[in-house]
Amino acid sequence: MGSGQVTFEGTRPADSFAGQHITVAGLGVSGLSAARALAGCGAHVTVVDGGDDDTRRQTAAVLAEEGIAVRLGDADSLPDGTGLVVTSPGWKPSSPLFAAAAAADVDVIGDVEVAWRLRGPDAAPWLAVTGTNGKTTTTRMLGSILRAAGLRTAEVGNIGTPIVDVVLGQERGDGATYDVLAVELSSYQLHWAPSVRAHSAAVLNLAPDHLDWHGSMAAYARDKGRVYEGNRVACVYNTADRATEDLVREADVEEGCRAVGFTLGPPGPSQLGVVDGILVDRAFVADRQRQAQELAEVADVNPPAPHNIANALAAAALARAFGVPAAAVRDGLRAFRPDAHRISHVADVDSVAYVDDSKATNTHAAEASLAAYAPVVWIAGGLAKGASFDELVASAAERLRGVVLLGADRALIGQALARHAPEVPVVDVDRTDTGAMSAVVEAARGLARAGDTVLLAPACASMDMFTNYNERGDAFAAAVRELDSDGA
Ligand code: UMA
Repeated sequence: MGSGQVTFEGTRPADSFAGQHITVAGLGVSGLSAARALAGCGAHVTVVDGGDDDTRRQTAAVLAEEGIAVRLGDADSLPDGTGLVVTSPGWKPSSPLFAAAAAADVDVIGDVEVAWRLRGPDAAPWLAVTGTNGKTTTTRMLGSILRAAGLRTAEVGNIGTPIVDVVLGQERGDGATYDVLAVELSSYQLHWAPSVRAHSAAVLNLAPDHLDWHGSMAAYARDKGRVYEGNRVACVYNTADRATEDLVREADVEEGCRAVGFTLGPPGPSQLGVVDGILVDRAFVADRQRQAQELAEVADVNPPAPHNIANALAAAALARAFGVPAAAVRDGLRAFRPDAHRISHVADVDSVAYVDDSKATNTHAAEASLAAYAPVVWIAGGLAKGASFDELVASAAERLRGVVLLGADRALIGQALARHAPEVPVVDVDRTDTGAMSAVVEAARGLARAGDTVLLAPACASMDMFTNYNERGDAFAAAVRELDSDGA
């Protein structure tokens, strides 16, 4: 596989895909974008997807008109003549398609790797963000800070905008031109992107997640750590999470690249941190032994919760590594508006607060969320992704007024509750129809007392019942509003 950026030697990077027979795995957001980009580069593209429904058939018909073949309902065998597989991030490395590719000696790369290989010599550098929790918020904060500095930028990657679209648009000249990209990378994307080399990167934290996909915590950490490979200016780590610092130590970086920590306490040299309610930079200053640069006030961070101040410090560190002035960090943080489904207060009904943290798709995020409320009626469940719930339930047991469980893997949480919180009432909602969330919210109302909080913090992914966590959060908010209007 290539070891770095494709160079221009009379040919354009896009030419390296021309004429190749490429199989794209997945007809989702990234597969669609990769298939069109590769076909646009002159490749012969076949998309394969295990699903076969009306929506996919309609998409397949549109692609057929664009000269892209689609095979639905068979994700296991490799189309004849395939010379390269480009996979969507969600496909597990153990998928039979990749075993077939390995047997045929065919490389497998991801859409992020394709984007990297499509970059020309004037391409915008990448500031990369990964971690178990806070990636999207940090990437959006980073984008806001870069814009406040007057830079042309876009937030791309796992955040939802396929990076191939943005990179190719700039290379072809029919898209916007960027000075720098704020790139959110998931562990899946990093796994399939061996030659990506960011200008600077941050790993925000590391807690068990997606273990069913990676196979082990060590494999998950290894894939996250890839984000630091070949960094040129700064590897940003969390001083409160030793594992992130270990990943920096293990990374092979460019000469002169620095390890920069962030901390919620006063920063040491080469760190960003907090002193008397002020975010300060003791890394990107002329004399870091004696100097610190004020960046913003804690009150400029929206919301100023501890985990979010950590996100802001990481975003600030990446922006400062790119040379952004202190005032732009402050202005960018002030302009930032948080995600609708991240600890967002939906309504008070009968003196009970209803809070949407649909974004809490793993136990680590749900634990942080549950710690903020007591007594709390907890709504949990969905796809567990190989997680164990014992630690989470044990840590939250004393705060729980009751629990409402939904989704495919709810029994796993139910079993942990039986072990660690046997006296807490649990309502099991065995429904997956469109009215299921209303039943969940009704059940939560039945458990709550005045002054309590009902918290949707599922600790699980949403895809068993919803398209994504946004749709799950929207369903929750709509069900809460129904309660509100019933009572009015
Ligand atoms: N499919 C198969 N076989 C498989 C797996 C999937 O046929 O074994 C098919 C599905 O039927 C579907 C398609 O592949 O049609 C879906 O591919 P995908 O799961 O990779 O999803 P995309 O729609 O391409 O979206 C992906 C990211 N999804 C995942 O990583 C699961 C999106 O991140 C990302 O925004 C998008 O690319 C653009 O880059 C979402 C996510 O949940 C937000 N990410 C995880 C997270 O943040 O925890 C990692």
